[in-house]
Amino acid sequence: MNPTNTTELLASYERDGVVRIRQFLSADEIAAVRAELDRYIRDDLSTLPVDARTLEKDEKTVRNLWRLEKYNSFFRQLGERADIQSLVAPLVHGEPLLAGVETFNKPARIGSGVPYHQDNAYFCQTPPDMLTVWIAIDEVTEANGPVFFVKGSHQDGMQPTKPSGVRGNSIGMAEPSAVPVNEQFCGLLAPGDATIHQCETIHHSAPNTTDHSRLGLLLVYRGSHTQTDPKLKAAYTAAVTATPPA
Ligand SMILES: O=C(O)CCC(=O)C(=O)O
Repeated sequence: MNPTNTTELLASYERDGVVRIRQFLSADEIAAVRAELDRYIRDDLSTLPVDARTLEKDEKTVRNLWRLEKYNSFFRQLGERADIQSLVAPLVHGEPLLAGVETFNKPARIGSGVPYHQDNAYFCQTPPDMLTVWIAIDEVTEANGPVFFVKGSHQDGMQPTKPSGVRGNSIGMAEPSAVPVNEQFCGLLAPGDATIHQCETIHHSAPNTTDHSRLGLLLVYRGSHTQTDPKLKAAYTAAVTATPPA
């Protein structure tokens, strides 16, 4: 991993709720991730439970892979890498536990959008010491559906939610952020770059109408001290029951 100034990283993360790290994974590591994802989708996915994925509207193309830490040892080992866990430990204010490995594939032309949300509506953890490392496998451009983050929004805590009816993103915010998109942090990334966002940072992304795929691999961590908040969990359970599996 590219060496990082931990003090600066932590200060930006605490202030903004989102940070960008260039060359988080090397070109060789990205090639290995891509090869394993291709193999997994081709050889394994059809044999696994339906909670392993969400498909796009064409009912064929993968929108998301879920629970890769459970179903695939390559991705579990990546998520458990000591150098990555040491980097995120101060950000989760404790001992990091790998909570999930997943993808947002945003395939060319049909990749669907992601409504405004806060991840803690899904994770339901208190205190909100949980985060996502979003690693670009493809280049992320302004045109192919980058993730936009509302800087500092994590500091205002959880906002009212509503079921979204979107498969793969079942719970969204009752109202979108009032911050105009052109004032939000746009996660433009080269392959191997990453963003890290706190679980209460408001974010969203547009559909991909270009001819270029925008594949992201997500590593999700929480501090070992966090606990499930029953009120958040009840709202999530209602939304995900309406639109499974996530
Ligand atoms: O990749 C995207 O478009 C959305 C990602 C997202 O919602 C997340 O990282 O929580």
